[in-house]
Amino acid sequence: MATQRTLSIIKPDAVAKNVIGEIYTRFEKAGLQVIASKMVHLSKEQAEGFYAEHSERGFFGELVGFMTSGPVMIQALEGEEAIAKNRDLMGATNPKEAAAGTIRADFATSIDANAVHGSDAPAAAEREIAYFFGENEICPRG
Ligand code: IDP
Repeated sequence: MATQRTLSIIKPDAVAKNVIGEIYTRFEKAGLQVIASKMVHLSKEQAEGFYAEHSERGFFGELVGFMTSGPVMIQALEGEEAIAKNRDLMGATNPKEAAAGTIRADFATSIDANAVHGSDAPAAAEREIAYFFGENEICPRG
């Protein structure tokens, strides 16, 4: 098993529901450490750049509108198989299909207001962490 880093975002719907702490507890109980974090109200440009790979999708405008609708909590997580572990904790993109006990099953309300983002592969994790955090904002705890 490899130690990995992944980028997680608690989206505006979950921040508005005041469940940041409950979601952080799930990361901690799964053995993931928060090694960087910040709360940000994303600009349109920041959200468009982050989701650039989806720019041709029909829902892109809706996605950017939602992600800029309120503050988000952004964190880098580190741990064994962190990318897959975080995706398991999150559940399926559509909360109606998310397994019981996952973050999206418990806190998401729709496919766009789906509570959390998590990197889906190592290259994405590296790009996404660097998109939001400088090296001096990342604090690995060993
Ligand atoms: P993921 O977040 O589970 O990795 P992706 O397919 O990468 O899912 O999509 C990115 C985000 O785009 C989703 O989390 C969701 O917020 C949004 N999204 C995906 N499909 C739709 C859709 O059909 N309508 C509205 N938003 C969507």
